Amino acid sequence: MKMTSRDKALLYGSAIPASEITPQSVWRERRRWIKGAAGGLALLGAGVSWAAETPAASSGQPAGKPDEPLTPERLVVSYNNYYEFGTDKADPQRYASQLRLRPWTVSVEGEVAKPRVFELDELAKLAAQEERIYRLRCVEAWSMVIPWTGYSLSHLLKAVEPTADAKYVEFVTATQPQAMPGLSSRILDWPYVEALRMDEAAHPLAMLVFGLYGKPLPGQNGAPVRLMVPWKYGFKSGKSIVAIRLVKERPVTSWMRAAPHEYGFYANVNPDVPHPRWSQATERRIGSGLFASRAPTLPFNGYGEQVASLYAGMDLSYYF
Ligand SMILES: Nc1nc2c(c(=O)[nH]1)N[C@H]1C(S)=C(S)[C@@H](COP(=O)(O)O)O[C@H]1N2
Ligand SMILES: [Mo]
Repeated sequence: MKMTSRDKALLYGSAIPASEITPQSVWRERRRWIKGAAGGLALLGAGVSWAAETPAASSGQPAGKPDEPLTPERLVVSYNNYYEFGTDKADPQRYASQLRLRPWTVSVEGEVAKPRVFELDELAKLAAQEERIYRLRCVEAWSMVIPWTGYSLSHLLKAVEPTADAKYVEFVTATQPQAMPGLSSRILDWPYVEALRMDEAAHPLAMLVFGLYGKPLPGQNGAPVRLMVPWKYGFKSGKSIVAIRLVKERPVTSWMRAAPHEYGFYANVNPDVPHPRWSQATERRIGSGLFASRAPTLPFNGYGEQVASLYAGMDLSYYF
């Protein structure tokens, strides 16, 4: 999929009629079609239980799901941060088809009673997958609203039985030098590593993602499996995960190592704590067009009701 001039206009803001932005009702209709089309479309061949087929009550969709139209799919897959492929927003789509996706294993290790190396298919089937609409808010002050498919990371954590010493969870992502031209740049320490506190990782909103828009994840969005932590800046959601380590000590993540005064461990979306070089008070909604004003950024990206209690008593401008 190449970006058309209309796509660029949607991204960078020009006069696109609102009617051209896929409204949720159209998306729902399309999903119904995809569902009916064939069992062959089941994600990764796994038994996927779609949110559309199950009553809303059983879905993990949190209250306060974004009251915004979905970001058009073609922008979601063509405007990406995936520095292993390069720092230009178009680089990931340009190179990601070179990513070797099979065989793919994810090693879950460290402070666990049952360490295990999962084949991708096993991992995809570990829990029922469902669709959840979450806003991704990048630290660069833009956002997208995306239908993700996957399940709560907590299911995986439970399966490996964390020990009492498991205080943090570290996510290690793929390095494939033949496929990833960005690895030759020293912008970050590779592999790209992210981490969460154990209770954050176990929160039902933290999602292990295998697909978006009802399809397997495109390479540029983190195929074949990534994290989505909706209340944190996008960089906490590592793509193309190869190992998950439960550890005692707080890991130093790639972004903290690169610029510790700019990127803290927590990285909760917080309009009151500016990035040292720009404000975080508002955001540009990708695809909203020229006349859309910047939207105010919400504490915890709008998921405060669900997650604020994780940080009770913490000074969030110190623990940024
Ligand atoms: N491995 C890896 N994961 C990554 C990144 C990256 O450079 N490498 N970028 C992060 C950043 S900064 C953002 S905003 C999101 C972007 O996800 P998206 O391209 O699917 O919107 O991925 C995150 N995960
Ligand atoms: Mo980001």
